[in-house]
Amino acid sequence: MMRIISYVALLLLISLTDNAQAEETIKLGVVTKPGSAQNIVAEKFKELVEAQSGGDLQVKIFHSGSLGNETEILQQIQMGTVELGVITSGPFDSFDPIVRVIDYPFLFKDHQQADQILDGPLGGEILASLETSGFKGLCFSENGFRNLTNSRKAVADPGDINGLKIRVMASALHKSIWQTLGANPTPMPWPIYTELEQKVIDGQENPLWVLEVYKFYEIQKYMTLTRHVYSAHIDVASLNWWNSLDEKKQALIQKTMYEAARFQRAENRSKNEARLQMLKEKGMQVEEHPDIEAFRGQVADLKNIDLFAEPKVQKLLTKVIEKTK
Ligand code: EAX
Repeated sequence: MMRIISYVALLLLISLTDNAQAEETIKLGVVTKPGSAQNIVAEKFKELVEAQSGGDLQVKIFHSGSLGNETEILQQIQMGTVELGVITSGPFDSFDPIVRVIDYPFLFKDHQQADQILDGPLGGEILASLETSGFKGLCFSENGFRNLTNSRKAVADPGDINGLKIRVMASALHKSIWQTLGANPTPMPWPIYTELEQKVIDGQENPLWVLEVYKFYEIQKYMTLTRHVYSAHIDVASLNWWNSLDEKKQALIQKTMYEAARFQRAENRSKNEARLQMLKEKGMQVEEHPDIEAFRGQVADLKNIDLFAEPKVQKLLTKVIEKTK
């Protein structure tokens, strides 16, 4: 009898430890809804990592801000209650000032330049720096080039912006950019449809996909193709959790996240022309050739402000400006 009991106990123990090892469910947080840039990365990553781990790694995506806004998701990743996030670079601003380099205005001329820098050693410096604040930076996917929209008037040069109430992300740099351009910037977490609809704010700035997915064409009459900031997502893991994984799992997660990021960047870019067309058809009035040189001139001295004063940040910014000239 005793032998049978201990045999059963042993079997039970084996099956329990087996399960614990076989399946790990990873929580992945994004603030936006299905169909959004962040979700496309998240869903592709889930598909790839689940298939390539033979089911050992399971991913549960928490979308539409069900874990909170981007700052709150980052806090949960820092604490380790959430393992992964696909988060817009802007809100990293208050965690690590080095991230401001990505969002420096009029820095990247095109997608190719953004990829070259972010996938290369300089992007690597940004990812490595995040470890100081408890994140393992995996790679960059994209939100995209940001454009100004508003409900009040056509904007073609910086003079037109004067006094416009513009919603900005939780980012000291973004606030500075719009202050310098003469707007009245108001930091607000995502989502912002209601605030735009009720005219608490006149405008906002985001890549084209946002206007489509969140139907901003219903409530924003004017768009200006300012492309003032290339907005990346940083695909991050909780550093403590990351360090608890074996090397094989780390390598697989790193590889599949990068694959998902590249898939999403290509996908996003391939749709921009059709989106612009669609937004015009929906009745948006688009200024396609604003005076970019005037905008750029107005924010040219931002590199000298306090936000970039930390030597490590200043050094990286100088290098990236040099390489993107
Ligand atoms: O992707 O808050 C923002 O403006 C972000 O771009 C948002 O995540 C939408």
